[in-house]
Amino acid sequence: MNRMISKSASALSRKTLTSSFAKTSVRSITTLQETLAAQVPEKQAKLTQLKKEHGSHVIGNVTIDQCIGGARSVKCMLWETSNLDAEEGIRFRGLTIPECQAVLPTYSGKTGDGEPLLESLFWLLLTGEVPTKEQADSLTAELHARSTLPAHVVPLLNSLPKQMHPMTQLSIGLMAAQTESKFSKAYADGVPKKEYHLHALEDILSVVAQLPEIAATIYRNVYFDGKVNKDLSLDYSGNFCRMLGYDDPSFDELMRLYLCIHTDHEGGNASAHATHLVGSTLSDPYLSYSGGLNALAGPLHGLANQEVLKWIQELKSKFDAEGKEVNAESITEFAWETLKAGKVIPGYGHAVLRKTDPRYTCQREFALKHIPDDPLFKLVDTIYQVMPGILKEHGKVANPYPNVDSHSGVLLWHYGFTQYQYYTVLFGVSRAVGALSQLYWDRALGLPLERPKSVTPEWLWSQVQK
Ligand code: CMX
Repeated sequence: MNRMISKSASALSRKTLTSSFAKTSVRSITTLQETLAAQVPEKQAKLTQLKKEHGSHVIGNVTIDQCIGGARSVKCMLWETSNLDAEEGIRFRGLTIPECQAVLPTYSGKTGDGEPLLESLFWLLLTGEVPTKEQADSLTAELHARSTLPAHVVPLLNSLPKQMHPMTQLSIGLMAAQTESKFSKAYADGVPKKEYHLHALEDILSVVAQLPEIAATIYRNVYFDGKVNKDLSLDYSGNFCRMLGYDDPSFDELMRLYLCIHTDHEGGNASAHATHLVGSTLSDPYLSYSGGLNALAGPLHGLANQEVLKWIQELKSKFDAEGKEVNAESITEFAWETLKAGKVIPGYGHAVLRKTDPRYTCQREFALKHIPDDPLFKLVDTIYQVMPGILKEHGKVANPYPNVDSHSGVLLWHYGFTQYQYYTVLFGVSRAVGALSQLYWDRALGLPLERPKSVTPEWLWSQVQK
């Protein structure tokens, strides 16, 4: 572990990096920092070539619909870490979720036996390479070593009102930890632009390392005794489960799956985009990801997972009170009541996807394997049978199929994690890994301030009246 930490510190200068390469032969693994250092010059050169030789090549047009309609499908953002296909769903560095499950190192060490380690997906997202188990373990050690929070953070969290939404608390907690930002200090010290990514990586690893304790402190404060117990002999997800107060290997596996599948969903989604946008001003990774968390806290985005559970609970209590069975027929009735009231069915629809979200499918498969007889799972499955038909008949929704948020709460609920107001915090811990992996490349590739052009309604009218 110590060797890993000293490697990370040495990543801060080119000179020491060169000397660290010289020592690689006497060590058994190539570190994350060394892997990235080897990739950066080639990626920079390729991007420079693309700009120089093809900078004026047209890749799309923008319609008035897109301009006033949330920029759907406008191609104007570079994203290294993942890509979302409307039909197929997400690929992390080219790998689908089942492919990740087949090749990424797991807790047991036997690939394909259990869910991937979050650390192995973090490595993949950052580097584009599948790590060995040793490399994933070295990242676990590095994250554990960076997990200590600045002394003022837990007292600050303890002082927050319990009724404050957990996502607000998460954002405050991360903002408070920003006092330790290496990136903002390096910038103030005047380091050259070509070294920004080295300092950004320091913060990125620390943010990912520190988020679980901030999140667990919030959970334990709001719902329990405020006590958080770490177990650093475990992986990132297992330790997070212990801090939350859960000690069940099956729940650890669920958390590994949960944290992996929520990491990244290409760049256009609100949390990833907000992180990228704030980071483009050279705000440090703590501040950038706080921006991402605030976007994730909206009900059309990450908050939908709590809304799904709320919707199901409302449905159940209504029909229990009326002495009616909860079945396909009563679900259909409740869905139409929701739609006729002008509300959305949470967990259904997507801005890009046009098929069932593979993140939904893999959670369904987890449920079929681990909790097939769970009554709430059966209910969600029945909703899945009827809802696409209802939404098609409703006629407005571009995608009548379930998204990731439709299933996650049900799995958590099974393990006694019933505090659904908190669910988006788990999403927030995970999304850091994707959004911040990209933020590393934003700085390594020297991407500029993001500043699209806005137009006035008068200008739009002038275009059509010409
Ligand atoms: N229930 C009812 N109406 C829906 C709907 C749903 N699940 N999904 C979309 N619609 C409506 C929209 O509100 C819109 O109505 P208006 O024309 O009156 O504004 C119309 O259908 C067309 O919308 P769309 O093109 O299908 O969807 P958008 O790209 O505009 O929005 C999303 C995408 C996810 C915000 C939307 O489907 C939605 O609100 N879903 C429910 C909330 C949800 O599950 N969010 C989580 C998404 C995943 C995530 O980010 O975590």
